[in-house]
Amino acid sequence: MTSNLPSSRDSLVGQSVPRKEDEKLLLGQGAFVEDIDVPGILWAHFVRSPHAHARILSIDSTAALAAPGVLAVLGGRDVHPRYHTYPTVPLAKYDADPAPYQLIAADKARHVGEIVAVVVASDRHLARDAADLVVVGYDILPAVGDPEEAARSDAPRIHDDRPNEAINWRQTTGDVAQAFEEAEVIIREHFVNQRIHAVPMEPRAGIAQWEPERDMVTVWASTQTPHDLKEVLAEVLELSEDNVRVIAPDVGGGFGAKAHGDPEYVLLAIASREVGGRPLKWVATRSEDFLGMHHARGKASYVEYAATREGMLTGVRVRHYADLGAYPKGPEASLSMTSAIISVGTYRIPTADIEVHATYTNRTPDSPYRGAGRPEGIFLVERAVDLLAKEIGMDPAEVRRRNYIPADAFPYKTAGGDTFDSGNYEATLDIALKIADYERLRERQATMREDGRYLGIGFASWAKTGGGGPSPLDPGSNRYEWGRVKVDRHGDVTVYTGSSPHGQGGETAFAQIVGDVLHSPVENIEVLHGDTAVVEYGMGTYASRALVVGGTAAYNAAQKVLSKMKRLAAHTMQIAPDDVVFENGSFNPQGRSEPTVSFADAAQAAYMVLARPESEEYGLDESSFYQPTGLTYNSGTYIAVVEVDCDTGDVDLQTLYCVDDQGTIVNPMIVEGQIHGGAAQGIGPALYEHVVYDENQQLLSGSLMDYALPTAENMPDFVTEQIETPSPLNPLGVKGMGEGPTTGAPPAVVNAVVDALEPFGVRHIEMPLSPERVWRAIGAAQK
Ligand code: SMO
Repeated sequence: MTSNLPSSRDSLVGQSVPRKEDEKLLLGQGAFVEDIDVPGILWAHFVRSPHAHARILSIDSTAALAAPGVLAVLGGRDVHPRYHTYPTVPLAKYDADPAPYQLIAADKARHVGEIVAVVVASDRHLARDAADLVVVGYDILPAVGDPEEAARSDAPRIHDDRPNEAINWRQTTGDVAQAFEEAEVIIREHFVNQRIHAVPMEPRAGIAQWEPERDMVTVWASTQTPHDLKEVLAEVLELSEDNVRVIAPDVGGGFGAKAHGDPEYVLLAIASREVGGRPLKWVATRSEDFLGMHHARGKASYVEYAATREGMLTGVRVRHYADLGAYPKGPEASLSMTSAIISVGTYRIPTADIEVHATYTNRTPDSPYRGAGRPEGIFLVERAVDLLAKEIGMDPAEVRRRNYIPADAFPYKTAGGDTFDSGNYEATLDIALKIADYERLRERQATMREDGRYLGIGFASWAKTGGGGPSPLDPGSNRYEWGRVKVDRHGDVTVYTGSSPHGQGGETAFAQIVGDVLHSPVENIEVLHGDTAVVEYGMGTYASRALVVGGTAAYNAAQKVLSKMKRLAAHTMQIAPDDVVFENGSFNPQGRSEPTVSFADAAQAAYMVLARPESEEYGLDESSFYQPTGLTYNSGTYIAVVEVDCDTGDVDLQTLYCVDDQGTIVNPMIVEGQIHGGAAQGIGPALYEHVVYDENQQLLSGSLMDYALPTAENMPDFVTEQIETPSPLNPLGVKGMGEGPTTGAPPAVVNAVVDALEPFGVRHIEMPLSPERVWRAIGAAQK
């Protein structure tokens, strides 16, 4: 399975090793930002705009400053002239000039929840109370929220010096016009991937402590990307990067929503400096995160798929309207493109015309969430394939089978521009049909319909980028990861990784990989991450990249350590390094069993003058940067089974059959958990979740009382199977997999509901498929 890993002992890779990180967390001994106490700590509270679009005329902080315990109130005009601007996302390759991201609103607030002032007080409640005493004078402006409306020339202008349309990008492949001219069937539809919110269990939280005497700042943050935040802080505060330390302690989930250096953390650092270096803390409330933590998806798309009556797809036209929110945050602007280009799915569609309009709106910035653009694109093609199947009277599984990129065609460059590294889509379909007992399901469906009960069966085949490295649209991007492996005098191993796991089980998976190289038990391997003073370099954990990019860097560093140990053992045995074999944790001369050097003796030799050849440096400590050459693509086929209550519109999602291909599986138990969690976060938007704004762009779904986050009782039975088609792009063969299930679940579930309602003639229902929407769709179709 993993031919690159030593096989002379039982491999740790492939085993469900219990998670090293769990004991502490289960015993309540984890330390999240809120648990961390620093002597003399103050609290910050952010005053946020109640208006979606308003000029800020004045800020009067007199009353707030006179309130008990208050030390400072900072507004945009206190911050902006004195600090460097917040870094903007590079979009030049799309001919776009992104609007500057505001750290804190200065002249204008552009969405409800935008920060307009920071209050610092001696405790959190006094800070909260004083925030109500900050008097902000607003001149309210008309607001716009729909991306298509925002693109019109008469829409309110969100950034005074530029049009609302941030990106207008088009890419064509092949003769699309001819494909559509010759098409026997054209599927046309308008699909919405509604705005949703990640809702990690732990809201955002931070502590900043400025040390004036050293001109140094330490920030604890609930983040996926401590090194990225360090760079942002260094840039805005105009400090050398070595004068900034960021610590991501235990982090309670991120899902993309904690993948960026949010302005709150920078403002905490600035406020700590303003109060003379006293530490201060902020912990977001859930509602504050609904307003201030970025949302996701937010795309509406016009699609046309050209096909033959035999079900062969020949062309795609996609016109994508992406809602960026008020500012281009993180990579979302480029996700508008990556989501559109993957709308060819897992199929050999030869031609594509892809057009992207990404616009600013008066809403919270929209940025990645688990799946990062690909769920939107896959949703388009997987819904269209089902509409095609219906149109030509062919089984939806058969239409997919006819169009798949064949297993022997990889690497395969799609008409969208992705280069899929490896896969076997037909194999995932075959297994899914088998485990779902597809023929019997169809029989059950027919029998139940006779009794007036509506069972639905929905497919989705998907591919999802993993291993966040240089993307097809951005081949030169710098997306490395760094790893370091140190073996001490006693043979104990420490791994340092720039990946920053926050729930994924990375400490365990990385220990398995390094343990296989060094034949060390996972108990002897410590995995350190998340503190920029401990781990020198890193990019962080997002884009299903930790195992692929970080795991490979750690693997390469471990290989360097192993070769040095071989050289040291060779010196001890007085033989050539090439004649040393590493077996069962000790170094042996090739072809003989004696003499041998134990792992601990080889480790010790690295730290002793006389045991080392002169050419070797002291110590056993190697590091490695790994820059991937391309993206890996995990894939799969899912089948959802639902029963719809046509009187109430209620959808009972009974079973989700998940057949995944994530390349080499390191820890099957963790993979199973990722499939359940990932699919749950795809089922949520399919059936329940929706960020809703009113016509004034006031957020209506700003708490868990209003935002329908599913719970365990809404989950189906998950039946999972995996195939392993290793990625040829890295020595481990891994592909990353945390986001694939989130990509596969929504179209499978929606296809199942529409399939259930076939007797009524329902063609499509927009997500989320709430009982009201389903009930109305049945009524409308019957008319
Ligand atoms: S949505 Mo992710 O953390 O790339």
